[in-house]
Amino acid sequence: MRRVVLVSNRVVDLRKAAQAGGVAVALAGVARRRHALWFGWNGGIASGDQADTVAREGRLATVPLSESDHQGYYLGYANSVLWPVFHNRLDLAQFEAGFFERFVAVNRRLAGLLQPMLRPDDVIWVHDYHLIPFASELRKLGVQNAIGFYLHIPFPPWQTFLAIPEHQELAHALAAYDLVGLQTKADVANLLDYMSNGVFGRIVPDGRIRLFDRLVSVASFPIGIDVADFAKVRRAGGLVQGPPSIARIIGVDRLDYTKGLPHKFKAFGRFLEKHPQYQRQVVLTQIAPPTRASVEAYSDIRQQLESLAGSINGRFGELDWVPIHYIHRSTPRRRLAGIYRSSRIGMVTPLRDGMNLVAKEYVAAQDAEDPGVLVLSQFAGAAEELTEALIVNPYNIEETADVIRSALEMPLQERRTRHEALMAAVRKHDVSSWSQSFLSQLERVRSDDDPAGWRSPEPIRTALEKLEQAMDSPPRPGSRKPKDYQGRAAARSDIG
Ligand code: GDG
Repeated sequence: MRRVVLVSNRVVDLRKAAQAGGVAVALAGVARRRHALWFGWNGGIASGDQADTVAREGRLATVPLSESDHQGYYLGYANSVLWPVFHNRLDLAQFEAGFFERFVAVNRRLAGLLQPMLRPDDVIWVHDYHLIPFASELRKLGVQNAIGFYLHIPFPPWQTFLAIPEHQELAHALAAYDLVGLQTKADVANLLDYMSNGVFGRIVPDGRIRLFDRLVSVASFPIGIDVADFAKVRRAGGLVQGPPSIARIIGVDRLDYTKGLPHKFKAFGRFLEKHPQYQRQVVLTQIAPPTRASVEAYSDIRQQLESLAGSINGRFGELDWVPIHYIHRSTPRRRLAGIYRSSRIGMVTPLRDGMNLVAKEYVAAQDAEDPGVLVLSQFAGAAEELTEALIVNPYNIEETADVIRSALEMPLQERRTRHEALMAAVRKHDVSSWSQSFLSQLERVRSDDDPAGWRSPEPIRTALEKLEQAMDSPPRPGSRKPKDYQGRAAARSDIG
């Protein structure tokens, strides 16, 4: 088996990966199961020459960042430009001079440090928005290996992407990959739209996109979880305040403005107001560990949330009942599954999310005989697969408040039927099928400038029209909900 070289912004100790978030857990699983090398940032800050020292330990190769790299590349371009824009928050983007140059420089430096460790038959798999230019920097060093890219966050509508001053440079960087993987079909449609309208890409007869002077495949590979990890848990006892009859609604989200936490708190407050019979009967437990706290938008959301929790608890709370149980710390992963299982509702209501693994974890952790109900935002990538959840528009506070009531009152038989369908969807695209399908497609789609592939390119619109024709339901005006464009790579197997 060929070696797979994983490249991601953050590399974590394989023994401690279980304490980290979804991307780290997924990549640690690939690194453990395959012949692999995992390269990236070790999470530390170093000065001067030390920032260029690669530490090798087993399958891991890590480097620190310098303080200026951390500011300009990680906190700057990646998390103050790409993250907000890709989540449709142009209002929060900080297009500061120098960020993009630092972003490219860090990618160049990391590519230069990895290149001497590469072997000719390695397959290279680069992860997430921090590293979009990584392949083009490797190509400049003469690397000809198959290189794939996976975007864990959504791809925005093409006109939103155009607002990034360096969008053309980013498009050139994407063209250096052989395969670009996205979470959902809607993301594939957005990227194709951009390639077609923004940088005049064309589709060649084999389904690949001709972009500048390269051929690239684009397909969706919905990420999943290790289902067995969550399915084997027991109900966590002693976790709910007050008598056991109190129903818990659970939320687990990094404290990020994309996760819709203020909207969730407001909807819960409105639910208590509209349905007073549920006061003292229900609690909302929100686990919201801190993240990127030195970026201004993140301290703003924290203040907003704490003030909302305070006012709802002050308004409705009693001496023996606090309606919102808000925890601004990380909870050990081994406890999360038990908390999911003992909660009547899993409330996953981001304003925008690439996939959202918490939704899948909540489903996997339920007791099939007496399952809880998943309330899921229509703007989470997971909504494309988890159609039997109660799907809500998180901006609609009234509707979300009513859906909380419906979830609490849902009869057992309906809960079981919905859970069975949700569980089938979660099993279908678990974490190992995700990595296997991406890597096997990447090995197949090597774009080695086959001259036949360059003949008679067509506008990408043709592919998008085929997608629309294949839709289960007619498109809503002004929207596109693609069902089956997979590019050349994905046309051969069911990857979502
Ligand atoms: C990005 C994309 C995409 C959360 N709190 C704690 C904790 N977690 C774990 C959860 C889950 C993971 O972190 C979060 O994953 P999500 O998918 O929900 O969201 P992001 O962190 O934003 O991830 C997202 C994902 O990448 C994968 O491609 O789905 O759309 O934004 O696994 O359980 N884990 C522990 N304590 C916590 O307090 N141990």
